Amino acid sequence: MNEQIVQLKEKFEEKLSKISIASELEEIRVSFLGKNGSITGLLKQMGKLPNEEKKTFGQAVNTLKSFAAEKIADKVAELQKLELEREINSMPEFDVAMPPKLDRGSYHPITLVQRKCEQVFRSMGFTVEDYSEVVTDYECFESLNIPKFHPARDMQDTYYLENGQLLKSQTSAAQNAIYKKYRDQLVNEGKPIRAIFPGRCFRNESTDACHENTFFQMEGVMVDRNISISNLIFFMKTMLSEVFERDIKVRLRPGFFPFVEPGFELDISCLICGGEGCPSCKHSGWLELCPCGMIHPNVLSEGGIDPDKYTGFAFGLGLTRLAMMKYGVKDIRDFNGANLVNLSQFTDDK
Ligand code: FA5
Repeated sequence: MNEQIVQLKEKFEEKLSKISIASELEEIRVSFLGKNGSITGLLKQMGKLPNEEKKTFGQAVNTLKSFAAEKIADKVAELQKLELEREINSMPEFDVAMPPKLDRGSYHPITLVQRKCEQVFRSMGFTVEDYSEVVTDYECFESLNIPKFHPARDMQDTYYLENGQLLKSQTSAAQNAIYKKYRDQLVNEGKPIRAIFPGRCFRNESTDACHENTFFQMEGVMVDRNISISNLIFFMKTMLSEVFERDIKVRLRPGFFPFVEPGFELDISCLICGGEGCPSCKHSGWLELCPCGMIHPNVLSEGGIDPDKYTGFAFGLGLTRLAMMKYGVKDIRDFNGANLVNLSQFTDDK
């Protein structure tokens, strides 16, 4: 009888070793362990055995039964693993860490021009400051030598919140905070204040080809001992030649801003019409781009800086208009439009 068990075990092992797909395993399980399977059949023969052999035979058959069940379970796991490996190997190779190939959009032309200006001024030792879009009357006007009811306020009507704060009409609104932030370094360590602060401005404005109600400016200030108008002109010229990568015709004329004395308007020859006159430059051939001047002593004092010891210049570059000139955009309103075909064409210029 034991001989029969040994042979059945060998037959089972031989059949199992030939199996290469999981579906054939069920056949083997049924043919050996099923109700009419060969191992189950051995148990049925027990009744014919003499009593003294029954126990040993029964134990041997049960051992074979457990052995076969265990081997089948192992084989299932082995085949499942092989099938998974086959599936993985048949897949095209790919890098799971690679970002998906999406249409990634593009930088807005104003962002491109802003970054270029930041790069130019950083290279000349200026820090780039961020500032709030919602400011107080003090920040936007009073600290800048524009007291309540001063007529200069008429030029910059803006949007007011119920709590008296306002959407800043000019990046100059950050000047006072910048002076206070850096005055100790200036006075105690002799480090000049050199900062630019780009930002979005808002004005209650009738829009046309060169005026928007929401536009960008980039303010810049430099304060130290003996700063003069020639320093101002040098920085303006350097910035323009770097941004446009060619010589640009500029003119400087007197301009009034209560926070500078003397004050200037820096205009550039309109690059849309070549100076002939067009809607983009209000038919004058010139575009007001960057008012500037020497910081008024009252403004320095308000920022905690002694105007008898220190002088400085400030400028308020019209970033949106700079982007118009740089990219030949004829109508400023196109920048706030949602025409992606228009806006995405400058992407490569980073
Ligand atoms: C000012 O806003 C002053 N804060 C600039 C300044 C700073 C002067 C420091 C002196 C010293 P103005 O209102 O002219 O000035 O605006 C500055 C520039 O912002 C303009 O030359 C123009 O390029 C741009 N700008 C002004 N209003 C608009 C508008 N509605 N749409 C688009 N750009 C504008």
